[in-house]
Amino acid sequence: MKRMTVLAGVTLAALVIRMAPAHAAPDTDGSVYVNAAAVTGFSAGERWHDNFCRGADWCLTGDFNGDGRKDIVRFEQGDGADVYVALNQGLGFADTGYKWHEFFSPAGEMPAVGDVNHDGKDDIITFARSRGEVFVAVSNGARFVGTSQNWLTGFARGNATPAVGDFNGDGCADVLYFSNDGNADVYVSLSTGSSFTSPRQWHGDFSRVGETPSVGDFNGDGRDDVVTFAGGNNATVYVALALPSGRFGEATRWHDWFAPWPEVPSVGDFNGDGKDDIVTISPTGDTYVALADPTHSQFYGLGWVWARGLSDTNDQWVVADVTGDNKADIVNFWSNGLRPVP
Ligand SMILES: [Ca+2]
Ligand SMILES: [Ca+2]
Ligand SMILES: [Ca+2]
Ligand SMILES: [Ca+2]
Repeated sequence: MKRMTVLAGVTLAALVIRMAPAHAAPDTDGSVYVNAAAVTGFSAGERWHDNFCRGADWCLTGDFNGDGRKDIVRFEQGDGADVYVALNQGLGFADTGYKWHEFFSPAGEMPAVGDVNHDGKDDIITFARSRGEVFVAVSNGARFVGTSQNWLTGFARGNATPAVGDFNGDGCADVLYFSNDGNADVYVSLSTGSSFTSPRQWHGDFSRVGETPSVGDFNGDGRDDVVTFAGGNNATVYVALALPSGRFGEATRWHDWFAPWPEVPSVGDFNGDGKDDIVTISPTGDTYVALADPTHSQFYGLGWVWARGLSDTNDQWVVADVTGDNKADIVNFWSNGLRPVP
């Protein structure tokens, strides 16, 4: 989810968000904190906004005005389904957040971010899984335009897990879905810049039911790959690399033990070498990172603590480089995390 995540100029949707327990109490004031990536750790959190994301809001990151800095976006979902953006001003996000769309991604849909037309400005995407439809509104730098532009049908129905990435490396963000059923299929629809092509199967056995799949460029070739976290008491991590021929290669085990239950992992390039790494935050906020080493087909680093007490289970957190040093940071929305998790 939950990448956002920045790869070769494309912002991925960070679809992975921490679940909220019933007793959620603190961290509810809507603040947005940034924990910046340093060399082998995340800095203490700095407040970049004092009231942006609450309750059922769905909050993500992206560069919406094309200035090279990652901004934040809030999908209010519900009946109004307004979309607000707060722009990155260097050490904070612009004060109040500004309405960039009147109706996009109502309740039940899954919003995401990516530059679908390769103009340097991130656009918004929403997956209406009940109907298998995908809608896009593109950024003009000041708002998202195009109301209810349906870019694709017959995609990511039911319990399928959609994601955004540039899987063929042409600079336009594409969409895929993990079937999340007994077939364990992965289907990709490439962006033409104004629509998505019909879904094609890129893998036939990747990410079984109960696993947590995501996307990222783990070998740094500009094409986004897929990863799946087994979680549970197994906690293996498998990667399948995107091939120039237009499919994902063989699934390979890249880590033996990462993000056991109930942790929820995410993806980002934390050391700035152009290859996406993996991160997980424990229920007590201990934050672990393992770094991509594509030469040896592995994420290395077992039990590397990059921060303690970074997040708690009431927060929504996403991964994005908001400080502009090419190292992905943790953006922590103190929302009370009431938004339904897919
Ligand atoms: Ca765009
Ligand atoms: Ca593409
Ligand atoms: Ca790749
Ligand atoms: Ca890296």
